[in-house]
Amino acid sequence: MTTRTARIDVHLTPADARAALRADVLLGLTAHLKHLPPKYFYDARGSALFEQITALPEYSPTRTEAALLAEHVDEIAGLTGAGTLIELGSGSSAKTRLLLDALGRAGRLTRYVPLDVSTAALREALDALAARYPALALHGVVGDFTTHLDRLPRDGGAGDRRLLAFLGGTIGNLEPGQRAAFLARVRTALQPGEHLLLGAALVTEPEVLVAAYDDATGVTAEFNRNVLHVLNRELHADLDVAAFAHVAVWDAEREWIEMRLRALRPMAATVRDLGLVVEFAAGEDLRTEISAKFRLDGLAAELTAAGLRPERTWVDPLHRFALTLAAARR
Ligand code: SAH
Ligand code: AVI
Repeated sequence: MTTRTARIDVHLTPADARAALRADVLLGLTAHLKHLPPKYFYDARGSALFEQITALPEYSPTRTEAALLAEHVDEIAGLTGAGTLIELGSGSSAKTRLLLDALGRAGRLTRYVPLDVSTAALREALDALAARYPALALHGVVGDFTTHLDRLPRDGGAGDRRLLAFLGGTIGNLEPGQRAAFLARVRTALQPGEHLLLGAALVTEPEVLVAAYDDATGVTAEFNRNVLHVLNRELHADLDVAAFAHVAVWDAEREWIEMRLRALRPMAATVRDLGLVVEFAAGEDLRTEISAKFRLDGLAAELTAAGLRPERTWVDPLHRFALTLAAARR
């Protein structure tokens, strides 16, 4: 048996990734309120921990979105007429199979283009897909969806239309200003009439949200602390991972969950590659992620402001997750 290897374009080289990490860590750990971008969770271990999170009883977005996809994929495929599926922050591409199958049934699918910052997750996903979809062109992209949308493959010609999927609620991990810039870039990357399929978690009861980010078995805590392991390995830092507590807080005003790492004692850590000493007071927080939750009217307004016309929205019965199909306007 021959094994097919998928094409992978690297737009984020290891050198670029390292330069970005250095700049973000310098900025974030010297700020008055310390913070790090969430993209650094996702080395091989972080990506595997995220997959464990998706199966936790407390964490419903993945299950709920999968159920919405299972119910509506054929309608989505019909509305988009897509021959190329591009996915941003594709991770394991597990739910994507529902979309690939429906686009295949609709008869136009020729190409799948997953883009992720995590080379490990991308490779693993592509290997699994190559075995399952022998006739599909697989074209992986190692990239950052906040900076590399201008590098996405153009249409494949002969009337090929692209569907851009951004699933899982990852849009909520962008800050509001970044989100508006991101959606505007999505619009620019699409041709008029091509579609964005966006998955977004909705505002729901605070206790449900906090439990989803502070699960009983501590998997999310490990995922959160993983960013410290990444800094220790990549930048030769000596952060004492066990000396940080995992904290998840619902910010009712901004309607987002904040994940933080709280220093359990005063400490000084050295980030050798940056020649930096970082001091933490006891109880000081390092913000590692926001996960915004949306309201349907706000989401539609943000899409419209970016030049994307919401065509259909599907919501689960508990009103916890929304899938929106939006078309690029002329
Ligand atoms: N879409 C999948 C995975 C969500 S986890 C799902 O719905 O289950 C978020 C994914 O986005 C991870 O695979 C992570 O590596 C990727 N990611 C996070 N920030 C990114 C960025 N700035 N650019 C590209 N990928 C990013
Ligand atoms: C990837 N992203 C949508 C997840 C979220 O829910 O914000 C990441 C995550 N963080 C903690 N648990 C899961």
